[in-house]
Amino acid sequence: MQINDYNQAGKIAAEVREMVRVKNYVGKSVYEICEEVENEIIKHGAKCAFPVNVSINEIAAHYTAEPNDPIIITDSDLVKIDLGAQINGYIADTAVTICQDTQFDGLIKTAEDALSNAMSIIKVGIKASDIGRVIEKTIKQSGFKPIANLSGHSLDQYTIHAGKSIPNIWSIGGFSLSENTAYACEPFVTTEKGGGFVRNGKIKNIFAINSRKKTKNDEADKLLDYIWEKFNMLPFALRWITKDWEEKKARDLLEQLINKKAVQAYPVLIEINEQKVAQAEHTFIPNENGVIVTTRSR
Ligand SMILES: [Co+2]
Repeated sequence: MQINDYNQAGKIAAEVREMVRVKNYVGKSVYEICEEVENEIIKHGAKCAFPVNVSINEIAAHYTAEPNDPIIITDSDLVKIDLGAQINGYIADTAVTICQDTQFDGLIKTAEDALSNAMSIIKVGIKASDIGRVIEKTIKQSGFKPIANLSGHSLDQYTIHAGKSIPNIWSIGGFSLSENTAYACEPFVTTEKGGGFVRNGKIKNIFAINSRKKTKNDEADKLLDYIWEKFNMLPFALRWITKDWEEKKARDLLEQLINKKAVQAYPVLIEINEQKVAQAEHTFIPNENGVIVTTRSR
């Protein structure tokens, strides 16, 4: 448990998130946004814990820009920006939803309220199901629906999903939160027309190493070594590889690594009724007195 590294990563992630919150990205491309936000994380002295996710409207999560991605933000787009900073592998994971159209303010505020209500009850020993209950209650009281099959997660060094889930709905049983463990809490909210679930989409543009077992293709193995050296087990995007590898070559080799199960590809997650989704997220560490929210605004 490196509390100082967690705190430093959290401070940087919070500063970048608050910078993003007040931006107007209308007319900008998803590629420009990803590169700009990632460069801010690096300028602040951290590394990216994963490619910045820019998930628009009914896409709840896991979209990042392709190399030179042409998608442009419009003034009615509900844009979730989920970003991660890491110091020595200790991760801060945080997200904000922005939209220039005020008709979605309620959806955005509800995600923020659900998150702050959840943070207000955290202490060592609290049950994950109680966090889910508070999130679900806050969202339903506002007339919206939580996304039941998305959840927060425990974190570990160089590990985004360390095995425990922080639910966004109440469910029976579950575990109690430990001292000196970092967790991310991330309520996702959709409208009453939403199904309250996400499904996998066809697009996959976030990847992570699954196994370092050799594929017996020299070039593919060379790419696998490159990925391990640069990103360890953390997620990466094709954009991050094409700085050093020719794009077509990188795509071919990455495909081979995925087929050999050396690399895993994560699909985008889409609301089942294609309704808009808002998200808010903090990283926190429970303690005896309550909680350290590493990604709080200072
Ligand atoms: Co996140």
